[in-house]
Amino acid sequence: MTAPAYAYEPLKQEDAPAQPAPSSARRRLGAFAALFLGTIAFSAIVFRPAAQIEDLIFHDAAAEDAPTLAQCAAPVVSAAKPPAPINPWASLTVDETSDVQRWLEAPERGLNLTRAQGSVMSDNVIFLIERHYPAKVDALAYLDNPVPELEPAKYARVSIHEGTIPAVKVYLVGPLPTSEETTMRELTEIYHRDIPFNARSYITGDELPQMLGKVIPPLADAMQELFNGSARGLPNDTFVASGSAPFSYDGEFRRMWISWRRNAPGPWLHPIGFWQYVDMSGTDPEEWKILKVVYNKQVFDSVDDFNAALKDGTLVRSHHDSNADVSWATRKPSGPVRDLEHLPGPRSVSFAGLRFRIDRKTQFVSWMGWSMYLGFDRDMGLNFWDIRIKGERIIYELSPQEAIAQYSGNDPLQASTAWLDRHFGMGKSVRDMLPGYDCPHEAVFLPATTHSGLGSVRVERAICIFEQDSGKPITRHTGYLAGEFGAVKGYTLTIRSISTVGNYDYLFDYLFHLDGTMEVKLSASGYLQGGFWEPSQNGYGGRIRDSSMGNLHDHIINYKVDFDIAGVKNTPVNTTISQEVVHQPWFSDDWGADVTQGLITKTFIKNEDEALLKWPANFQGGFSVVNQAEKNRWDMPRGYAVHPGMSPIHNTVVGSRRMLKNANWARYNMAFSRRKESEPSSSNAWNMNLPGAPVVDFHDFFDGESLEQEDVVAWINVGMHHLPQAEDSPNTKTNIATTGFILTPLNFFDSDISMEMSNAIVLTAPLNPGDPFTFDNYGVDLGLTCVPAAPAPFEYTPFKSFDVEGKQMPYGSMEDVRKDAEGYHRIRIEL
Ligand SMILES: [Cu+2]
Repeated sequence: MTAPAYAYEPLKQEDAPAQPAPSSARRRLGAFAALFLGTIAFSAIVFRPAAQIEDLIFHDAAAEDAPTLAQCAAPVVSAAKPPAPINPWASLTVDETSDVQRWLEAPERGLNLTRAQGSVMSDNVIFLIERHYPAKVDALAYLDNPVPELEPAKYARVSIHEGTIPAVKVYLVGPLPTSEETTMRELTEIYHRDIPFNARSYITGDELPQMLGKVIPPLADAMQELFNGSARGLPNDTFVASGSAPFSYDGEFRRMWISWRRNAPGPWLHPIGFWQYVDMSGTDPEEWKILKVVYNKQVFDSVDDFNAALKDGTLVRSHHDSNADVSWATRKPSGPVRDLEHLPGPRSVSFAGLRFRIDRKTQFVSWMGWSMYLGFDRDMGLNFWDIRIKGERIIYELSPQEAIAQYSGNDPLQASTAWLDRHFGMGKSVRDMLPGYDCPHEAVFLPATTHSGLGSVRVERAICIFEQDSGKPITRHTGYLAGEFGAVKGYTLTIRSISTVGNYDYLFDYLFHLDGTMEVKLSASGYLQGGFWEPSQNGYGGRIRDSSMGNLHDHIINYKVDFDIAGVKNTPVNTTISQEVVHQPWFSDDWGADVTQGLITKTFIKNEDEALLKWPANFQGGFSVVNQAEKNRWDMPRGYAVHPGMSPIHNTVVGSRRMLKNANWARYNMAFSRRKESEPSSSNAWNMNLPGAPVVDFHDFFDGESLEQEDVVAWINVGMHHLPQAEDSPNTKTNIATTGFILTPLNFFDSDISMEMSNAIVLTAPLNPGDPFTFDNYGVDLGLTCVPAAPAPFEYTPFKSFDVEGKQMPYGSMEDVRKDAEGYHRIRIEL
């Protein structure tokens, strides 16, 4: 037994149990703590500027006899030992993409490629060069026997906007690095139709500004008159536009609604109530035109009709205060400082050093029995591979698939918006995190590199990893017999990445717990896609300012969880809890012989026809995955259960033509399908623009195949019904706009493995009345203390860009960065 010297506030003497006399060091610490607390209390009464607070705490003369503490070891992360020296899912490096670019540009490929910068739509331009993940059978063979001969060959997936056809084509190129053995072929097996050119995403940010520059000038005078502002392609333009999606129903056309906003911080919250429907089909910008103009519920089939109505006085004008203050939409602190808020808040410190390990070369992480490889792609960002607990693989792949946001409103843009954010690139939208704000100051950051037709972008702080005290014991009990009284401390490891897609910020969190539980969380922040408020919008959202509102929308995010529970052959299980009345012989007449009670029913989900699932009412039951052939010590099939986290919803609006078949997964809470190399994902970058004829229709995965003892994939949804309110202004809050699911061992082990932890205490009651309780802390002194290094001064580093040849490019202007980052969520006219 050890008696650590804690610096907590001692109990009042009269209540305190008899304790061994504290060591002199402990007594001094107690005095120091009391002084510290007194100092804080004093500062509550007499406000002191922050600069003086440090003096009070650290240089007060009365504290001079405080113990001299050693400096803590620097929080350097220890090296991990990955099971294989190569991460088979690692992103391509900048050099590898340049190699593929050169190979594709060689005349003998016959692709007739043009570099993106300065290209026109009728050119053939590379949209994306990215890692193509190896076949599972090859990756598992390599992990089982990580010798160089079994290392899966490296392939790239290349998407090209072939304006000469026009169509989007996807090719498989490899093996890499390029050599005489390298070949290319069209990759058709994972996409279930041709990809129409009209469904393409953007390579440069030029297309929409130039489109506006072509079609908007005839409206510029009207905008000046009606809204007292300008959109003329000048540096001092007071309005910017944004576009809606989907662009197309089945690829036949490419059209979007344009909405105008004030060019001020948080433009998304300053709509002015003016819309155009624009046709951008095909490859010839000369053909692009405005199809409709909408203003104050009046619809015009041409710009000329609209301008004529304005001129002849028949246009019914709406109220618009173009001089209204817009400063409320910034993030600058406002309002009075709360009591003690001039002090920095608590900060967690690993006094004994970081307890997780990272192998930076392979982006492999291990912590407390968990281990995993990280991957990162343009479409959906951070993903996880070969997740193991205590050396046993439980998940082959865990990756976000798609994030939808489907809106409602009494205006053309909100009512037609159905984002599938994969189109924009969750990975492409990752920016450097803010140390100390986005992640605790001790977090270790990892970089990510994404590619596009313009080159590569490397973000140094793309991913953060940190361990935290969960603030509660994972188990505890107060008891009186030997061995039943104590607690195991709760700790979690979090791996986080944040994507800012135009106005919105998505926080992707993956939390690992000591008992083998894993939590997947998604939180949203950033700016609402604000609407123009007027009373007829009342059923579609909430007013947040004089003429601004937030519109009703659902966020649904889909994750792929490729379980491998004690092997690849698994079976999904549907568990229900029902009520029964049962007659029992042991009850007598006083209560009657019938008893009413609950009953568990477990049924295997035998095939894909039964595998599109919703949570049962009142959550009476749930879903899990087991291996029928592998039992724990108690003869129970080993498994993992899926538990709903906060806000376990599915999509509300079903059947809209704007999301008819391109996000069919969102109709359910989860689904199980047979894993196939030809069904790697529930979505892709083009589904957004093809609701009527998607490249991947999730329902096609479900064709009655057996799921019993097969390689099974769970597709799990999380989300939020977002009913915006005044408190979404200026930004949506991550505490409420949050959702997730939990994966937890289900008879996978023989008992709770967190009982292995040594960060635990067991108390023993005294034999003699009045004697103290004794305790064992298993050699882990939670009171270990030292002087931690001060956190590094705050810094923010912009990303690094490389051209397609792999040369680092000079930093562009913030306007260029912004154009690329905000895409068509904020479009400035360019003439
Ligand atoms: Cu929202």
